[in-house]
Amino acid sequence: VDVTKEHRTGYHFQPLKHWINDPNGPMYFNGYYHLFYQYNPKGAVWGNIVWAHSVSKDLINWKKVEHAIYPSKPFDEYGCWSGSATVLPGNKPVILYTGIVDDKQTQVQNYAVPADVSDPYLRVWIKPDNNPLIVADNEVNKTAFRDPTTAWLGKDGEWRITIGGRRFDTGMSFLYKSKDFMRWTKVQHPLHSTDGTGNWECPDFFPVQVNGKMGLDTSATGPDVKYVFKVSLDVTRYEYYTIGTYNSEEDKYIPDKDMVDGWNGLRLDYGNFYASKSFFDPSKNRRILWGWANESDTTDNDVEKGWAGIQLIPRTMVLDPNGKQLLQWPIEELETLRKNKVELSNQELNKGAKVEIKGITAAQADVDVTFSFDNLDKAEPFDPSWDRYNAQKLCSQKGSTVEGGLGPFGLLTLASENLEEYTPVFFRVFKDQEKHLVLLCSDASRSTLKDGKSSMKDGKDAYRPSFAGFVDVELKDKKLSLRSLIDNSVVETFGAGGKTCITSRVYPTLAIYDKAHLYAFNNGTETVRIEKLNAWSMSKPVQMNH
Ligand code: DQQ
Repeated sequence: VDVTKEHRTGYHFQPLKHWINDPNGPMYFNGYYHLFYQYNPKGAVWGNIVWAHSVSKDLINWKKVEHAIYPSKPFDEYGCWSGSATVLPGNKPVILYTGIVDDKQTQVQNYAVPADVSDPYLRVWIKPDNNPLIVADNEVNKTAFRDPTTAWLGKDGEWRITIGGRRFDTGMSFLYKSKDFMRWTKVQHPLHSTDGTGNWECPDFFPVQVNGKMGLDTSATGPDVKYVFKVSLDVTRYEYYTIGTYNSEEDKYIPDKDMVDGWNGLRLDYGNFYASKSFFDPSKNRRILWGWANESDTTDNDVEKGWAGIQLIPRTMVLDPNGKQLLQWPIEELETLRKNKVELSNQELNKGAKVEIKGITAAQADVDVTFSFDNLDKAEPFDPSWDRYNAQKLCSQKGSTVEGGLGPFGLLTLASENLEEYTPVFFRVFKDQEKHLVLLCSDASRSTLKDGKSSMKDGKDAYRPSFAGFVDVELKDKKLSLRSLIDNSVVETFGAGGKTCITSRVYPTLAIYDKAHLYAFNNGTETVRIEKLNAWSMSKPVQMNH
């Protein structure tokens, strides 16, 4: 087996070799999607960061072009870190990014513009001499001052951006204003801040339609518009978001009252997902989210295979009609890679059932299933002493093999024939006083037989958590749906139409290529039914980045 290949993904975005992290400056411009990303041209660990650049007509097939932004000037000599693109009136794209100016990681904000806007790929980017545009003032910690957002235009005709950082332990997103995009002044107060959350990276701030399915331009306003504010938490390496209102007079974001604003907030993804960034796609009127998934194997393994990091499948995002959360769904273009459809319907799963989904390449597949059940009476009581914000702990105790009432039921992905290895994604329903609590798990703890210890002194060990999140869903129709994108070393799951999403990275040794299997299972005493299951093998895109 070729270690450089066996865990490579088939249809996820991934360069041929070396390290990648955050998606940067995604945009749609003159018929092409652009994706820039943090990249180390010299190895499979973080360092030497440049903006690598790929272009696509469909978000599936990608062509790699030359690096767009790389250290070359005093204002970015030590690194070109994350940032965003804004298409200015007159169809003029501009990138804002964080430059590292010294070996102490001092951060400034710079801009870059295309050398030739008539080049469809926008291959060459210029960093004009009036950079940096923004340097930290005395009130700002200059080593925690990064990742400028896409700009939005206020009613007063001035541009705004927000930049991640902190003041002591308070996570903070600074607000800057400009009339001409060149001279920026700091607004006295931040756009938003939250005590006790530590440093904020990669903030994202965007409007969403109330009761609508269309995405909105970042500058859109109106009566049926709410706002989403997302940050990446440097300390714990996960992201959370709130939904709220934007008071444009006072220039402040205010999360809705019932939103949890902090560690226990809603997450875009409860698994391996970080530094995400969204953009508005005017060609299809949608808002698209890109997220990065790091490897979760040992550093030795990353170095041995010569690559690390993937970008997840882009997702559309809309506000749930209940207004309480976002709904995410893989972009429709992904469906062009589907082939060999297999279907199941009305199949009962009694306690202990395990049904194989045959006829697809289970290591590289898309599966969409709706389970139904006749009643909720057998749901296990939710012990009030359990921490309802720690779904992951609950999932690690109540795994897929621990018998329950209603659930666990779901899929066993990337499974070896005799289940020495498998990554289960499954539901378990609890009863909590009058309400039901639905837990969704994606459990990597039995995903591989490999030993997870790094042999390198400063290397990281393998990370195989029982990722989980609760699903805020009405169970009136007694149905729960699950879609999983399985791709060799990644499983991306969308629960209940995208209310709760979980990504796991896993490295099976037996369940690889045509030795991987996919099963549906039930280990609860209540019988559940596969009402409908569609599964497809997934092809490789014709062109992927080389
Ligand atoms: N990655 C970039 C930073 C950002 C972090 C550096 C988040 O700009 O804060 O590679 O993963």
